[in-house]
Amino acid sequence: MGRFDWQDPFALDAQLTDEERMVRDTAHGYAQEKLLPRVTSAFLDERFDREIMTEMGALGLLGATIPEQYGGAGLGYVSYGLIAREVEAVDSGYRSAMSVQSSLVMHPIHAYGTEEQKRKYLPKLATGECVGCFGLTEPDAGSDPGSMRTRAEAIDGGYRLTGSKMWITNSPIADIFVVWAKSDAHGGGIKGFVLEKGMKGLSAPKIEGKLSLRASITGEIVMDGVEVGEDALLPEVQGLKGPFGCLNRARYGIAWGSMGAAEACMRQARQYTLDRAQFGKPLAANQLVQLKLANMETEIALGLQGCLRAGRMFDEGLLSPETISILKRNNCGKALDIARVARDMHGGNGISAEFHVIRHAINLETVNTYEGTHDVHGLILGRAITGIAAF
Ligand code: TGC
Ligand code: FAD
Repeated sequence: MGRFDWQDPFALDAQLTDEERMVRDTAHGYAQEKLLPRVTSAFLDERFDREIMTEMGALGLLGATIPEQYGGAGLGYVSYGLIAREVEAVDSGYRSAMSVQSSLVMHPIHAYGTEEQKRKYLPKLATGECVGCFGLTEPDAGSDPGSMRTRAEAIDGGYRLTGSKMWITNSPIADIFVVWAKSDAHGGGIKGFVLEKGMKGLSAPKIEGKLSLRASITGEIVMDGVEVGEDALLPEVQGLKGPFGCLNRARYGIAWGSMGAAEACMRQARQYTLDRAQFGKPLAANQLVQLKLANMETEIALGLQGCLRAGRMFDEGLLSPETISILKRNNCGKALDIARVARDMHGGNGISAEFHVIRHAINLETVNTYEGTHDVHGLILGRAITGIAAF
């Protein structure tokens, strides 16, 4: 029989390639040495440090799966997931910045863009010289993006975009905006457009007062008759499958990332309950406390092993959107539960920023909501199981 390692019960490490381990170690070192020391003040001050993008870019953490000819790292999806896990072990907001740039901005330009668009945008996004954002959600179209109101009207030589997007990660600091609109010239079908900061009629006001994901910057995108040329259109896709193709990748990454946050909470709760004594013995010597740790251990181990399997399927072209829904829904929901329980296990200290657990719990409220809410992924699965759409 093997020896049990509570930190790696399914020997996940042994299932990785040397390259994947190297990527994981690079991301781990960066996250612990550079991100962890500044996260508390960033969260308290509601501040995203822009230089994080260039730091991540320098290490090859942006656009990890994009081919090297466009500045990406040319890695597989397991490596991408391992990066998300390490970054989110520090803060879900930092993983958000990485996910949006990689899956929601670089991926659509790479998958749906022209050669000129790829050459123009991808290298600068890979280094973090440019920050990108992804505009799908609108004030009146969240879970149901098909009801979006943003319109692209055909004009001489291009398009005029009018509408607004809501809850957009990174929009106030973005240089490049991938936005989705219903296009008159395409029979009202949904098309993607690449807009650039400074275009007339384009603005991205910051959303103030978030109590979750405070180390990530979020805003609106307002398009007040933004006129663009034909070269702004992403020509290779039409319909909701365009944005959903991006979401498949980001949701998969979030499944890994949320487990990273859960692991961080569990490690913190384990150490805290070993160190703190009440009633003459460590908290960790109580059955109730051990049961909580055992539940966390079980969910994290199963969740990560599911992610690894999904990553291998992704690289083989076998991963379905519904399998991604299983993992996004399960792992975000479980991570949120774990963070809340870890917070409770810290007693009063659990509400202090110093112990990190409440910050993770508050962040995971967003993670459980964005990229398709917990219930919407349940409905996606319900439809796949029964053949009946119940949205
Ligand atoms: P439905 O009829 O299901 O599909 C319409 C078309 O899209 C295709 N499709 C997909 N293609 C690829 N991957 C997927 N996952 C796909 N899901 C659907 C589908 O085949 C169809 O294609 P076609 O060619 O037949 O037209 O569409 P519906 O309107 O009924 O959709 C319902 C539902 C609930 C599945 C969908 O709207 C949904 O997933 N809603 C959730 C919205 C969401 O996830 N928004 C995320 C916004 S971005 C974000 O949150 C970023 S946060 C990032 C960060 O900071 O980390
Ligand atoms: P709604 O769709 O109004 O849902 C409200 C509630 O109703 C939820 O509980 C939901 O599960 C439930 N519900 C909805 N429909 C049904 C149904 N048919 N049956 C049962 N229950 C239902 N979007 C982007 O495009 N780009 C981004 O970069 C981005 N970043 C974000 C960052 C943050 C911090 C946040 C909070 C959100 C971000 N989003 C982004 C938006 C996010 O994807 C949406 O908030 C999410 O999809 C939910 O949409 P909604 O907020 O409109 O909620």
